[in-house]
Amino acid sequence: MRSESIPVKTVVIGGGAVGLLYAARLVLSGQSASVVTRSPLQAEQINRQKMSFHSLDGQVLPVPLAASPIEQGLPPGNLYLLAVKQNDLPGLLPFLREIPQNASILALQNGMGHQEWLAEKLPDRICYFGINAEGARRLSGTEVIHTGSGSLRVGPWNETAGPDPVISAFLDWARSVQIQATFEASIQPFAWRKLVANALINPLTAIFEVPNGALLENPYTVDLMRDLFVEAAAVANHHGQKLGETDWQEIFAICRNTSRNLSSMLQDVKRQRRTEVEAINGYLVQKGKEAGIPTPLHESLLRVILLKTSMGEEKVG
Ligand code: KPL
Repeated sequence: MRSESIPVKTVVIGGGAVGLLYAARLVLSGQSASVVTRSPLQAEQINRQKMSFHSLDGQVLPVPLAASPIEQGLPPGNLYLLAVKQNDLPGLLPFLREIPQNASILALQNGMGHQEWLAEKLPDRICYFGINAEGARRLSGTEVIHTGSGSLRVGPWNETAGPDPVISAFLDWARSVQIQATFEASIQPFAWRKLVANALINPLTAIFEVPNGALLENPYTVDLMRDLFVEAAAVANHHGQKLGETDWQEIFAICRNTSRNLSSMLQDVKRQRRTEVEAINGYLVQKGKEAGIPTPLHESLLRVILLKTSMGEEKVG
């Protein structure tokens, strides 16, 4: 961290792509960080064989990262990065309640709904939320590739809190390793835009099993994305987020900038893991229902992804 920043001891909760990416980059740049995994086997493997980090310029670096399984409780720290999927948060609630009062919490989930959930379950805390666009792919429980550089926007949800000293120091660190990190007094507009981008890109890439850029190469997928955008924008508008042509163009830019990325949902589908579709398209469908706004296309994508992941369990051959 910058010399005038306070020392930050980060505990990353979650050994998925994003958790390993941040943990590795912190350790490799000389910061104090450890990872807490849900799987005891993953913690054991990281401690035994070290993790490997594939940097953007193609180097493969060993990372002396310490890991522990969540069942052992949380190690001490002053910043807890929540890097598990949204639907894994409820199972971790007893541990989240153990986070020391003087530590900061930064939640990095995709989708929406967890912001209100955390506020309800941890009412005496201010949680910060990150919209992360740094790309990562997990090759195994001990190996992660940094697939693209992007931004990290951090802010509180409803409160008017500024960054606390730990969050400021973390953002200083992020900028020092070339992450375009900013503090946003109001993170909601960014969260809605990321939600809509994920609601278009992730399920389509997962269904057709193509990288993000391929969506733009076919007029049928572009048409479908447009209709999905119109449905999502109606829900967002109802919540005070006016989405327009610039936001539609921005989704194209995301597909272009991450053209060779496999979306996180496609990665989950390939590994037969539960996806984040409920937190993404499911959230839009739910909010649409509450407001009387029909979202049949998002509802179909939600169903197809749920079907696709459950059917995989029964595949033959
Ligand atoms: O956030 C992403 C994801 O894969 O979850 C995008 C922006 C689609 C990049 O792959």
